[in-house]
Amino acid sequence: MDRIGVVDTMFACIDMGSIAERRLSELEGYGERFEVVRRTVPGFKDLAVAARRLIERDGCAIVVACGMPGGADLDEMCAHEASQGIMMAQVLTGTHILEVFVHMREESDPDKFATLCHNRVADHALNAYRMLYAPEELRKRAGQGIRQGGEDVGPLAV
Ligand code: RDL
Ligand code: RDL
Ligand code: RDL
Repeated sequence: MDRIGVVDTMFACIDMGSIAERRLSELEGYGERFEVVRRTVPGFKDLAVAARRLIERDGCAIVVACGMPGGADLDEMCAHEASQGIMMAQVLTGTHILEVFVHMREESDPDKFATLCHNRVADHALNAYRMLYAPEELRKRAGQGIRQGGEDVGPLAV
């Protein structure tokens, strides 16, 4: 059976990994064609190695890496570093690791933040699935200004 990896953090204030797991469990082939392997690490700087291990040791074909940068400038700087680590892990393994970061700065209202987080994680979980099993679904959306979590920007009228 194929494996899709999900890794999230204790630092996040929302259980992002469970949102990803739930979304994946709704998709065709769950439990038959693919299963989900879940890990949790302390914070987003620990995601890159966890994702690499999910790929190299646990045989995951793609990984969804969920993190929540805190609201301070320091956290935003750390987010950039964590992101570079995740990119390095993608290049080293030659395998996609979808980075799902939801920055605490993006939305100050707690309810709206929770909705944004839920939607971004679910959207990237679906993206991971489509990258493996339905790449034509991505192709259909090329150049369409697609976003995860918020409103799509849409294509530029030319
Ligand atoms: O390796 C142990 C920690 O350094 C690591 O878990 C960090 O990712 C923790 N962390 C910070 O140290 C920090 O300054 C996190 C954040 N900010 C953050 O904004 N979000 C995190 N972790 O997930
Ligand atoms: O791995 C999943 C996503 O993290 C990845 O697709 C990012 O490239 C998506 N993305 C951002 O997260 C972002 O903050 C993009 C932009 N900004 C951007 O400006 N342009 C993009 N992607 O193509
Ligand atoms: O224009 C508002 C947002 O789209 C913009 O700020 C994005 O950069 C927000 N964003 C992130 O900050 C991020 O870390 C997005 C992603 N990741 C992402 O994966 N997908 C998005 N936005 O659509």
